[in-house]
Amino acid sequence: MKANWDNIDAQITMQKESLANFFVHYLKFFGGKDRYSASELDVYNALAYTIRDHIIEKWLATKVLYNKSHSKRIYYLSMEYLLGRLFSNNIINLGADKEFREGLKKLGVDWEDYTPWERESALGNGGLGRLAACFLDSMATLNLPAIGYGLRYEYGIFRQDICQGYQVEEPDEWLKFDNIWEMKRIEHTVPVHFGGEVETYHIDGVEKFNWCPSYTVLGIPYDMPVVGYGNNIVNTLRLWSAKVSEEFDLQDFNQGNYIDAVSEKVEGETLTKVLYPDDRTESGRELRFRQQYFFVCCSIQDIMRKFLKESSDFRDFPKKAVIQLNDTHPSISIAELMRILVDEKHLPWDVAWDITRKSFGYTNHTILPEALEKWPVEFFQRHLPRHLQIIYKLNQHFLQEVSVQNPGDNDILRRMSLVEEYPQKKIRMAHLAIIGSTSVNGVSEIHSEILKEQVMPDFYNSFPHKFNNKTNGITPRRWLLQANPSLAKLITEKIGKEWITDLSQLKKLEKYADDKDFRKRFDKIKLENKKKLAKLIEIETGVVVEDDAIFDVQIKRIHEYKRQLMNILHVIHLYCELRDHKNFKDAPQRVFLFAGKAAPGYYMAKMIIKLILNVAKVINNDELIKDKIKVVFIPNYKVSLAETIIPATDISEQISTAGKEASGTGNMKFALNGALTIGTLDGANIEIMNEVGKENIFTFGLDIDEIKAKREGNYEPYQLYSENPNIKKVIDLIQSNFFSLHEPGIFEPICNSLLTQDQYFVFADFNAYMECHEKILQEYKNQKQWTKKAILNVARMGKFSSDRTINEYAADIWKVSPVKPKKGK
Ligand code: H53
Repeated sequence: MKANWDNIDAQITMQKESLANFFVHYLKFFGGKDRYSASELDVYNALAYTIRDHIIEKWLATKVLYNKSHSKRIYYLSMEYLLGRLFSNNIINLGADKEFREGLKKLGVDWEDYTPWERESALGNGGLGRLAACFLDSMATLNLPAIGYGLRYEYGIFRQDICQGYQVEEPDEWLKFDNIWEMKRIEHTVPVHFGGEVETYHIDGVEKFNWCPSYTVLGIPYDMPVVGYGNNIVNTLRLWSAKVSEEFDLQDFNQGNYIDAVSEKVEGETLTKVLYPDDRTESGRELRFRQQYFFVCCSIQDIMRKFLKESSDFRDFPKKAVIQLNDTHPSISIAELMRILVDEKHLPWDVAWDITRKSFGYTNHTILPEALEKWPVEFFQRHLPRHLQIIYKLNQHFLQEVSVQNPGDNDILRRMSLVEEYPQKKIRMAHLAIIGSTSVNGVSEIHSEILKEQVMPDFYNSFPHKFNNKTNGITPRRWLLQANPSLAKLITEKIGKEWITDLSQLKKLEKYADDKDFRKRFDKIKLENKKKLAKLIEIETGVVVEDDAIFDVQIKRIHEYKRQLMNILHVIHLYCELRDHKNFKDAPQRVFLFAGKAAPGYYMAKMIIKLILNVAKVINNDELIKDKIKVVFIPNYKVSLAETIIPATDISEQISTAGKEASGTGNMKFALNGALTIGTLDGANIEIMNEVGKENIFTFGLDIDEIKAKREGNYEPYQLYSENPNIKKVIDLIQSNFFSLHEPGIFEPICNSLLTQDQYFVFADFNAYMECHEKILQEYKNQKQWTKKAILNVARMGKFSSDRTINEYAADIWKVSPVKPKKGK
């Protein structure tokens, strides 16, 4: 019998009358539950399935739309996606919140009550992964035919517990229950080969290469829908999961190698077991290297399959596909595409190289030397022998060109080579990414400048046209509309809802900074958000804080360059002041809130958490200071926590050592929600300052040139310590074990490192930081002025929408236009 496709194509539409039926259907016939047996999780599941049906309709239609358009596709390759919860985000982006609420009213079900039942998707470490998630949202909202590729880690970023003041890592079992937002696409499974050796043969006198790998792993794709805001578009995030092929297993079983077969299987499947929880230090981890290739190999095969549906002439490839590399993590793609074009499709080397170079874009996210990936040549020899040959040949050709341009300059050859010779032979992945891409971009103006002038000057001189800047952004859908619904509502009431997809509209709010009634409502919303946060703090930490306290917040990964240490030293200073002067008549309570994870192997970062927690314990229980300061460390920082903290914040701490933070995106989220920034002249802080105006942000500290001069001069932190009584008092107090009575000496490594090296110039910036905080406190007393500044911050954040960033990528790098349905269809 033939299917009647006309009937199958008939779409369900979001009608509040039918939602209750869908919900009941899922609860009963999927969940097998009724009113007596349904748990809250069952209700959540039924709600999520109900909304998923509506997403799938639009997902299918989007695929048809894109296929018919024959447009060039954007392939965004990222090893990390920090998506957070999707349930509310999907409902809001579908524009279905009202229908959903009303449709389920008669059942007495309010969907918002069930959001905590969703397991958060946390397949990323921090900024880079969250940026990828914001980009997905923007690409879908802007009708761009984009696919995100990533890995489906069985365990995302670890759960952080605190035990006796120390961070303890627990596995994040996010897939323990069903993941309603993914669909397995077994039919698009691909093989990924590793190891073995390369054979040479000749055809018509031309040397050819045949890679004979030693083992194969399968990549199984799982698709997640990415719902655009209000435009009926649903894009795809395709995540790969590793599985060992059954036939392969059987062969070994039959030969009696049971143990070998099983251990190979375990080996293969560990590839996507866990996300590496350290995003910045490359320390020769072989599994990570194999993970990267697995990711790249699956994704490039999939991209090829899609391309071949459109054309069989590989010269068309760059017209049909653009592949954006999110950092160097997926940069082996360049060698992989070359391998496919040369070895499998038998294109001449130069033609293949031309195609490859035109197809890639590379985003650099850091200039920290320890984060620039270099993989030992021996890893390549063991796992990817053919790729190594390709990289060597690329290098040979490349260095020939360099030497023609720079005759006799051997030093430049050494500096630019893809291969680092000493102390260990390694492949410099950033160099590969640069020569293999049409575009190389940094993520804020200052970062892109540093990249050109200081990190990659030789490459910039050779290929100035490749280098460009794309300042990061954040999606206003999650970071204002969803996270701060009351403020979003107030804004919409005043200026209409266009801001949601055109954030520059917020400018229209400027005039309300002088409107008393508006300021009152703005303040009231902040207070309500603070109440929510105060509750959360009490639940999570047991610390009671006042609703109308000043919330001063630093939430981000714990890293020395981000200087949580300077923050807590300053808190200790304030505490000493309070104890000494006991002058706190009508000062408001100040809550210093921290959250963030430390890489499990990063000793100093873990000790900084311990210091914060120990200081918190002392200060929070000291009756002498009459609760004027509270210090809080909320464990297990994650996207959903940020969504509660940010809208309640007064002061946003963005205090990295100048030159170290490539951009930062937390800084944007806070300012968009009306927090005032205390920040160094680093990353996107500088651009935020330029937008909101110098008078509406608190900047302090050494700038990039001054830091550079200090680093090159002889910086003596010990001298600063002995000459500055504020610093001395704080360090002496820590060294006296005042905060570590029962574990004497535990903070010695921190003090020592500050006194002898102070790599991140905490002492050098301490006074400026202290003075800046004094100024802030004075200004906070004038509530009217403060609120005015907060409103102006919100009004002037238009630039930092990820829609703006993505529009720039699309126009300047990708050369892809939005795909819109023809009118009337
Ligand atoms: O990427 C963010 C930047 C931020 C930068 C961060 C980042 C990671 O999260 C991980 C690795 C890496 O090299 C860089 O530190 O400044 O805002 C997005 O661009």
